[in-house]
Amino acid sequence: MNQNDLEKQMRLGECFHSIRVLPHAWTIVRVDGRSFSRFTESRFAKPFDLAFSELMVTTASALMTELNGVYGYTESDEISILLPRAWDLFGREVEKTVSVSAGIASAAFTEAYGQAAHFDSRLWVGAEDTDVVDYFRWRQSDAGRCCLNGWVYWTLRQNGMGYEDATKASEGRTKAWKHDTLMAHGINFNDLPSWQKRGLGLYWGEERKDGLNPITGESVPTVRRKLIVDREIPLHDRYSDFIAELLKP
Ligand SMILES: Nc1nc2c(ncn2[C@@H]2O[C@H](COP(=O)(O)OP(=O)(O)OP(=O)(O)O)[C@@H](O)[C@H]2O)c(=O)[nH]1
Ligand SMILES: [Mg+2]
Repeated sequence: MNQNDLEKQMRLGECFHSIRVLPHAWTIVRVDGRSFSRFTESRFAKPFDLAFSELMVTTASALMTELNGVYGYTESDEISILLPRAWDLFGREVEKTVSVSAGIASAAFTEAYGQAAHFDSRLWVGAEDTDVVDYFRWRQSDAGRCCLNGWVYWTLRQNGMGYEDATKASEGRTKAWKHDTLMAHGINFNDLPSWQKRGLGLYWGEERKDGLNPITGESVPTVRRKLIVDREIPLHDRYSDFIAELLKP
């Protein structure tokens, strides 16, 4: 087989590489820590550790910068990055976007923490602005559910229950039962930090600074893009309104 034929033949084996996200579709990259239940077990406080959350923010910041994200959202061990509607990174290739984003997240977390950690990655695609609003409402509601379940589980464990009993104890229980159980142990769910219950957001704002004109030596006001980390994101319909506002052209 000559070199050209071999090249053509071998490229056929890379068939997944040509799959692209449809033009104009909204795209969200979601990375998730691999086996983080085990990874976090002996390294971070349960159910929530601010130091872990800060590592996730560092990782989300790297993704926002490298992928030119519009909005970032993180809860637990996952990060969602909304790309601009017209993104053209890597020609919108799925394989490349998924693999590079997992690489960025793994490298940023590992560099910040000093021990190797891995992330997987997937793409979510939506046609309408309302789909994007629904997506973030979905992740936010997941954060709320996991936060309540996590606090109940670890409160029972820290009060002497074993793994199986603590898991069974809250199976099929109502939200009210879970709130009451926490209250009985002196924890008012409503008073827990917002970032634990709702997750947190990252978006671009502006920062005004005085720069120096290198020719005249004069001070000139400059405006720079700055990543804002919001640990007190709005809830329910106010969150929908916030996301909808971000999507406006
Ligand atoms: N200790 C501690 N654990 C956390 C914190 N935030 C998230 N986690 C853990 O991260 C894990 C995330 O769960 P999953 O992503 O479903 O599970 P996983 O083990 O990462 O499995 P895969 O994602 O399928 O690889 C949960 O077990 C959480 O308890 C934290 O602040 N402290
Ligand atoms: Mg995970």
